[in-house]
Amino acid sequence: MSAPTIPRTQKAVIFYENGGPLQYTDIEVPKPKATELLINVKYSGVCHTDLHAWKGDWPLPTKLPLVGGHEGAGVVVAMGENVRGWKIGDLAGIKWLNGSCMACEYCEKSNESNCPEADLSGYTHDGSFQQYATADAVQAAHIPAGTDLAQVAPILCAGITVYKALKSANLRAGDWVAISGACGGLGSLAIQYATAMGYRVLGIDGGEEKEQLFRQLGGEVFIDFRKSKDIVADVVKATNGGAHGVINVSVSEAAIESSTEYVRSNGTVVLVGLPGGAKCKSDVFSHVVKSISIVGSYVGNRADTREALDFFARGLVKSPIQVVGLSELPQIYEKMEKGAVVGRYVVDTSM
Ligand code: 8ID
Ligand code: ZN
Ligand code: ZN
Repeated sequence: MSAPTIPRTQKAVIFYENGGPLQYTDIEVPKPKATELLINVKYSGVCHTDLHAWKGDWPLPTKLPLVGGHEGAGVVVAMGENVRGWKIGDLAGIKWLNGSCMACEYCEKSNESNCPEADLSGYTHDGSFQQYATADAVQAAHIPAGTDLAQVAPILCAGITVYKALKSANLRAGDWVAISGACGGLGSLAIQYATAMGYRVLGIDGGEEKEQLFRQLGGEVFIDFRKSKDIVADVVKATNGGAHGVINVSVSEAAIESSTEYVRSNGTVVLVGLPGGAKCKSDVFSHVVKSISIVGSYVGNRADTREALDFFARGLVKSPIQVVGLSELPQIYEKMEKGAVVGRYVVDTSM
């Protein structure tokens, strides 16, 4: 393929201070380093993490000014001289983990997301809310030719994350998994990965629209946290003794705390959602007597990425998306803040 023409400037959403105006404007197209790809981003999913990054509510500072976004799907248009294994025209995905040192103990063991020097798309590295973005060639996701780029975008963070979280729950086919925050971006994919992996799915979220989506995606038992008088009792009853595993993808400290109570004896609570400043409280007596595990799960590595994309390619997982223009990002954040996003929003960078 002949080298595509790369413009000097492009459309992006950029902010100069956390919580400050989200400006849809023209900025310069970045230049890839020797080890990087330049990707023409066609679509990007909007993850709740992007909202945390804009607000600045985590203990880790973002770069400023910042272009957010870390579920970018697009086409390779240029690359640095040290890049191996890619060619112009390949489809590529921008993940949360943009790059890592590849030399530390964590990288050595393929836990690159735990690298102290991890470079994060849409956080410490300008991300996918722009038409052209750079990504480390080692970490960028290989997307098979012919893939629908809008559909695949949410797999690049939400899909990888929930797939890895489900693995971390150590479940067996037929076990109950409770997904707390079941019908947001991560949850709606978790329902499908869990089903494909052979688990029985109980979902907790709020509202009729969310319940409808839960049923469409093949979930078995839905509990509306806004209607339930006792979430713990309801989960224990529906699962005949408690969920074998819990995937916490809500942005609620209270929801996380109750998951430590409705998890079954010997079960695993997986922490994924990151409400700012939250603590996970677990009653020590029941923690010990029920012998439960509480583990954190943070995105996934390159193998998790390949495997999560493979479930998608085989049609076992579909992204329940709504596509809007990149310029509408502020309105998406408003809805997300209220917990009102059903499934995932994907932005089209051409509008
Ligand atoms: O690697 C990681 N650990 C990782 C990766 C990606 C995202 C962590 N995250 C984090 C995000 O930063 C965010 O904190 O996971 C969280 C969820 O991301 P998301 O799925 O992108 O958010 P969303 O689409 O807004 O969905 C959240 C859902 O939680 C529900 C909401 O109704 C919404 O559907 N929810 C809330 I808020 N409170 C609830 C409650 N008390 C609840 N559901 C049940 N009970
Ligand atoms: Zn994300
Ligand atoms: Zn490292």
